Amino acid sequence: ADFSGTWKMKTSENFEELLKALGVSVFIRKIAVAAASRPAVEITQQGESLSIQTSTSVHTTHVSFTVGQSFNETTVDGRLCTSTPRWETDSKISCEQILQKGEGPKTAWTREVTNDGELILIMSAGDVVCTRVYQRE
Ligand code: R12
Repeated sequence: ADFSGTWKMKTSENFEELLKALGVSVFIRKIAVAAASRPAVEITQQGESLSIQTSTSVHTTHVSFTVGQSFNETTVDGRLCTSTPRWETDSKISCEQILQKGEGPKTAWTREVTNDGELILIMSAGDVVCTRVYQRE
């Protein structure tokens, strides 16, 4: 599947609950939730290699990885982790995260491009699941 494009978020469920499960304070949570309601997501893909830049007014992340190879990234609350992305189907990448230091709920994400051309990001922390749906701009 082709994940490339500039994506605009359409819906988001449980983002604040996810941050709460990760132990993010209510003060930071409110700021993060407001900022994350209007992200700019830019993905470039060449074969198995993806580069994903997620920008908000308060926080921007940029990850580059090859599916099948572990890489360093940060959890959504900013903790350094080792991530292992793999193809779950030919249009869905599933990624487990292992914290490099300390303890916390188990985190993971999946990104899938659907038949109707939407991008679905699922992030989980313990048993809390956040679902965000994007459309190409
Ligand atoms: C914390 C500090 C900040 C944030 C948190 C903890 C904010 C994080 C934001 C994340 C946005 C994620 C998106 C994901 C996506 C937009 C705003 C949580 C700034 O300690 O859609 O892919 C300092």
